[in-house]
Amino acid sequence: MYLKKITLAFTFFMSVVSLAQTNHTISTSGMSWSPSELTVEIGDTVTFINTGGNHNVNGTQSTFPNNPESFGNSVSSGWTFQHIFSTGGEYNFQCDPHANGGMTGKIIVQNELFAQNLNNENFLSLFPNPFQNSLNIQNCEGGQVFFYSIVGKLEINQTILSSNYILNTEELPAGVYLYKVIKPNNETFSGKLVKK
Ligand SMILES: [Cu+2]
Repeated sequence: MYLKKITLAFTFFMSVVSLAQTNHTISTSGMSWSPSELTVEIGDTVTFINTGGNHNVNGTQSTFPNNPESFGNSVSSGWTFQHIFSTGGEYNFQCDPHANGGMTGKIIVQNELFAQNLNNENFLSLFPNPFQNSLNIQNCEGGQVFFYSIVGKLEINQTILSSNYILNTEELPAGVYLYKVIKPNNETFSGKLVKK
């Protein structure tokens, strides 16, 4: 029994580590972006790297009004720029000096579906994502929910008391969290959620 617990803890630790490392890279390649199109999950980090020359990343809503949120930096050489995408949707971006020459790109941020099991009897849902002061956990009565910060610190450990449970998340700082839900039958679910 004790050994089983250690094994479970270790397995979870490994999954936390792999989830925490979801980082994508887009580099300048001459006068274009490589890759110029990228699909990520909500909460992922994209690192833009200027490999040479004067460029910038402009994903602002003033240039692209349909972007769910703004990101970008100013024109210079030798930079690395990181952005965490915490809102799902489609984002366009460009390098301002070279946009006319085609130095444009697109990032699609997928809002993960939280039901990780297609069998309706096992359906589990956590919403909304991003969340603010509360999170709904449905169809997991009697289970256990864990929240880990991106550096692996346990922030929440609670029993899910009803089939339409509302988890109070007021005390959590804004950021990306890794959740783990263990159902009473020991089925486990894990993924990423963002607090705004
Ligand atoms: Cu450029």
